[in-house]
Amino acid sequence: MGIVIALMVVALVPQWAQETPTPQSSVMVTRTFTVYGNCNTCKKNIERPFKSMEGVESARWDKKTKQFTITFDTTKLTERRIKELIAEQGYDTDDVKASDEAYNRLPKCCRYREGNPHNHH
Ligand SMILES: [Cu+2]
Repeated sequence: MGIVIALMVVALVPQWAQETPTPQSSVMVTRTFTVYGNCNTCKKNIERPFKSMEGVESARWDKKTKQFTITFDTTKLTERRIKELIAEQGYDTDDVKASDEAYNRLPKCCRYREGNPHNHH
């Protein structure tokens, strides 16, 4: 009888643990860095990967200042990973550059690199 009760307790513990969330484990931080771009299409492209992404509270790129500000959970995402996701959209940061392939997918108005006649800022 004693052993049956012991087995029941062991079987119940993992179920109970799964049902208990651990919100105290998330660590939210806000980071701001430069993302190179031109226009409102750039803004949409830069912000797109972070729309309704788990662990991201807010993400915003400013067309005038080129500053990207993101509030995210450091247990789910890193600043490096964020910059890689932006580079996959075709946009450079100071640390992570977009591949030529990703850059060349951008519409003409978004070609922010040197030699772009549209890039007058
Ligand atoms: Cu653009």
